[in-house]
Amino acid sequence: MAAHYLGFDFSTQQLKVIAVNEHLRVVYEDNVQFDKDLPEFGTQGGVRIHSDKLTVTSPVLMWIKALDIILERMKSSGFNFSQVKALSGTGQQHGSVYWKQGAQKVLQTLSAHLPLHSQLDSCFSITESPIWMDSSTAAECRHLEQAAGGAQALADITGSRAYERFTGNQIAKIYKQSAAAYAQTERISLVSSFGASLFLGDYAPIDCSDGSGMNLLDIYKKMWSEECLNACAPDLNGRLGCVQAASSILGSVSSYYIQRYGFRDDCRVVAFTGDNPASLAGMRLEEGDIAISLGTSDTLFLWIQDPAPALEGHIFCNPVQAQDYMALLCYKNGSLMREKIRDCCPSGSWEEFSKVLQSTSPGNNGNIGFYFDVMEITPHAIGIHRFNANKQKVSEFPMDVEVRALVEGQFMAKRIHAERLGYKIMPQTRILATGGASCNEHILQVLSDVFNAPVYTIATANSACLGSAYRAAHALAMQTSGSTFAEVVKLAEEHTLVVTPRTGADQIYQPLLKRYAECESIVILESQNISMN
Ligand code: XUL
Repeated sequence: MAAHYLGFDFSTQQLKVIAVNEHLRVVYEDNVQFDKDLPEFGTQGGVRIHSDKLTVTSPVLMWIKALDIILERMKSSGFNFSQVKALSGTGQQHGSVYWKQGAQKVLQTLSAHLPLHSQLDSCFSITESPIWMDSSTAAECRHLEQAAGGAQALADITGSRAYERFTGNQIAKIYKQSAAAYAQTERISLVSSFGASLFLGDYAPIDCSDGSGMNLLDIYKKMWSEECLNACAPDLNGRLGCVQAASSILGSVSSYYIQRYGFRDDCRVVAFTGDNPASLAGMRLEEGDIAISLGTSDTLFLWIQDPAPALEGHIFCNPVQAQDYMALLCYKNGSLMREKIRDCCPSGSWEEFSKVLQSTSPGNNGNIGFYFDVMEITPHAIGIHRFNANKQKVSEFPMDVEVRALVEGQFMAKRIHAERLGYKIMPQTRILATGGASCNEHILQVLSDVFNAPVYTIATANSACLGSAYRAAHALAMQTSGSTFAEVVKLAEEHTLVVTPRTGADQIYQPLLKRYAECESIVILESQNISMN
């Protein structure tokens, strides 16, 4: 009988589902849009922004109702649940769910005659779940960093300095503001482990990879850090439960799904993880690979073996190879900056921009530029800064030098920050590019030259959801035959090779990268002066 694997994605605006067959081809896909399909919750983009503009939540019952709807739709479309051998899923990172005393019992004794939402409606001590868009916990962040011995010390334990959206700080705020609700809380889940709990009919453990986005997990020992837990709220250990590797099989689906939808009784539930780790799986990153999404903001996913947590970026436990890590870096000045400089070309077209890139030589004769229209995340800097070959600041570049300085600068910054987090380019390294600018071969050529590695393009629509279906297939194959994730996903479509590095590129960029880093320190200092004045 055909084997299918399911992936669910509890993302910010919608719940998605993807089914793949044993060849990892997508055979079913659907989504429930929170605003449109569940208007009774009155969300905008799936969220509620509170009057302080900092607090952002989503109603937990909306996520449950969305699951009821998506499963009913699958059933009415004739989807054969008995072919599903394993399922997994993912959720927006950092968001948290607060199960009330007695909720475990309700989960364990669900009646197949009723939808989930009508049985679980009084199971939450906090009905509005804080999500990743929340930035109301600045005070809690300061407190946690102090308790850990500073921002870098906290990063050295948990992989990141304190961030407002990270769950430990959110829990600390809930404990401070709603002590009674905290006292009534039996279990705290991430959005991902909450999703897994619904399928398991019991509390599902938090996986190490999504658990790394909480400022609470010791990413090396893969255990909660007592120091961080104690700084956030009392008796937190028991409320979080133990963490597990992302590729753990947690058990079989609860009898609710067998009786109501016809799932087989040995359909396995594989740990759910965060959407960024699940995307890494969906994009099929391997040891030494780097994925670059060139969109409104530029995002990097790195496969790392020896991480060096820093004050910028995040290190998470790797979702597909337990002993490894992944890093996430985000740059605000991505496409908008590229478009702005493109508009300065005589015709303001991408053709002209590409022609200029082609006509100028790698290394830009030593000219270097920094283009931060808005305050950059990595590094914390703003403004446009140009340096000539003698490292002197200049106020202008000719048009052709400007275009190359922008593109080379954006990619050199990425390589430098990636290497600072412990990333190493290996002989087998591939750069997987996605997002708007990834269709421009000339931009990709510069990327390839700066990293001295081949660039492939990949389709990433729904990569977190697809990655969850792949992870379900992998966990089962790992249990039966010890297969690695890379071996399992070989079946999926190949990535497309677009460009390889030009000969001699490495000799040009090695010294230039060093100079870029030196100029960046000057830019950071100048930006501090700008923001102080
Ligand atoms: C990552 C982050 C977002 C959410 C969105 O740290 O906050 O990418 O995971 O889904």
